[in-house]
Amino acid sequence: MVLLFIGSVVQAQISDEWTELQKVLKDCTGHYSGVNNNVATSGLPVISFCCSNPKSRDSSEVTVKNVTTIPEWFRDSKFGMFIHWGPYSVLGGEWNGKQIEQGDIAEWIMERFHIPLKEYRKVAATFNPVKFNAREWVAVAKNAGMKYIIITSKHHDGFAMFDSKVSDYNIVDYTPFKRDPLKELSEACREAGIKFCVYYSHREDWENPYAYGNTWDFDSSQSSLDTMNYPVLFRKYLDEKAIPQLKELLTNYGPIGIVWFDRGMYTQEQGMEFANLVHTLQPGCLVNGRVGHYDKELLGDYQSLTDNGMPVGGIEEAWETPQTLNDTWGYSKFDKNWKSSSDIIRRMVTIVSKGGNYLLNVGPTGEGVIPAPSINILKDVGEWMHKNSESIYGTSPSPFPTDFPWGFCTRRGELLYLHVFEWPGDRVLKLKGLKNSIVNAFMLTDKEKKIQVSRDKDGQLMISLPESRPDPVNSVVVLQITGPPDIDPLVIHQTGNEQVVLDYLTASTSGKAEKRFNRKGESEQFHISKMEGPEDIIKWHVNISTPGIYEVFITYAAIPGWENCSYKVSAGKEILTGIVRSTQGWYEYKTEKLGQMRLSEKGETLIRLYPEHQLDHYLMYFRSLQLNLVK
Ligand code: FHN
Repeated sequence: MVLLFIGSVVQAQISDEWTELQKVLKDCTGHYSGVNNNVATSGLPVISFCCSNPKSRDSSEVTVKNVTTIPEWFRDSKFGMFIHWGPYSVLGGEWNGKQIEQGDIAEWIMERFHIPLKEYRKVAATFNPVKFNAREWVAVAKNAGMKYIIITSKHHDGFAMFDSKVSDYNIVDYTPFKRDPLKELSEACREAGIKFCVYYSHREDWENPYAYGNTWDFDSSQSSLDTMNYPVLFRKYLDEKAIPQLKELLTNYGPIGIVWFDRGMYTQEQGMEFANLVHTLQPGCLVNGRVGHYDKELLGDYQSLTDNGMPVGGIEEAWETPQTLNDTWGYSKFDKNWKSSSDIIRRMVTIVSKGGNYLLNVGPTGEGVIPAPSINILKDVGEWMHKNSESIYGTSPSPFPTDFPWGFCTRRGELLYLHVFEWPGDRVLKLKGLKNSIVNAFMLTDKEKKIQVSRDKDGQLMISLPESRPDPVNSVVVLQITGPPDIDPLVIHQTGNEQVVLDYLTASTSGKAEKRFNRKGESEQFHISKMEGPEDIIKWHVNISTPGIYEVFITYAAIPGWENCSYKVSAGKEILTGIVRSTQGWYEYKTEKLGQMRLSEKGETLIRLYPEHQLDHYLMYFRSLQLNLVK
């Protein structure tokens, strides 16, 4: 195996690295075999299972159980600040008179222009953010209503923004600044009651010859996103830089709320080493969902959506979406495409009403200043939060099965917060489906003044809004109801004899079944899984307008090892039995015909899907059922 990669790495361009590389090649075989031993003894519960042929499984079929329950602080916070800051901030999107493209992300400038490491190092050596003031940054976040801060401790450029003994390519040893901004920020956060968290690029590192990414300086760099070119060399990067630096972060900066990994990992086992290290050194610290392989089961404690991702429906596991204020993460002097304050407030509410956290980015300059447009937007958000944050912090997602034309809903026990983005012209806010009686109704900003609520003949609530709109962006109506929300389920109406599609958006779940995010694919990132027994049910209320015989098709993914498990699809007394087949991957969705089903009654029927027996693994990654009328 060693011989296989000697040919291409002998051209390594930097001579001292070449000498180093030769040393590695000498002892690499023993070193690499040690990796698997580490994994086997890692202490994380690794559970793998199947219905058919246990011996044929490989590591791609490992199912990972996360070790941490989501702490209250994360569930309740809802709003955090992301900070992308490093030597790229000095360049601000410009290198040798060339600008990064409009809409591009400036922290990638080294890669975009293939800036030689030698040259980039010179930029890093000038990094002197004399205007950096940790307390000021923390105050900006706190005044905006943010509850946690995640800062890039090392982005893909490989430069450590902290005092690292592992590599002198860090802000203390390599720059005239000499200060450790992570230490200062961690202390300022603690003083202000803000959770301090770090971002760490664990696979990609353009300064290290063996990590992923820098192919313009190093022939030995890992260049494939899907397979490691040089596993032994990558191991060396992990052992000599990434893992020791992570240890430094976890031991030198007090309690850390989250370690936010990025760009995934080659193998789940390597991802687990990182997650495991975090949980061992700081058991309460969360690990985000980008720590493991992107195309496999979630590894990490919660899901990080794709960048700037807004889910189309609610997700039922803990999640967060990282988003930008303009187009870039790292500072760019050219990017003026700022979102409006109202857009940011409405995004936050939308995300929270669907159960997520909003991680909003700022990209400070090379001098250590958060750009004025960011400050102004965050000030506006802070003003709205100052009056309305009760409808955000600690709330649970909207209990309603669909979105409203006028805005979104969040909930705290028996209080429903109706976030009105579109103020109705007739000042009557209509709310369908809520069956509870209403004890009280008022605007959040004027709690003493009761507002009138009545029902129309169909039972729809008619909420009489005040004459003047309290907030031009989002005015919050509070409904106090009796008991937990009692809401009509969503009914899918068939028109004529058209196909009925039953999917993630229109389903409701019970037992362990959950609506989930996956990273694979841009447009189809959602599915339902975690069904392990007959109590874990996916269901739909469907109104059939054309009774008859329907052909039923199912779209799902299942990994090898899950095949031959049976499941039921029922509609009243009609029951079909399906047998899971392997689709060869976690997100390799396939459609197959399940059989025929008679839906003989016109009107509403409940369609359910569930495993027939108790399993020791998920049934499938479910995507949709399609019902086609035959006759
Ligand atoms: O490549 C990075 C990018 O620079 C930025 O850090 C974002 C933030 O989520 N993450 C990666 C791309 O997904």
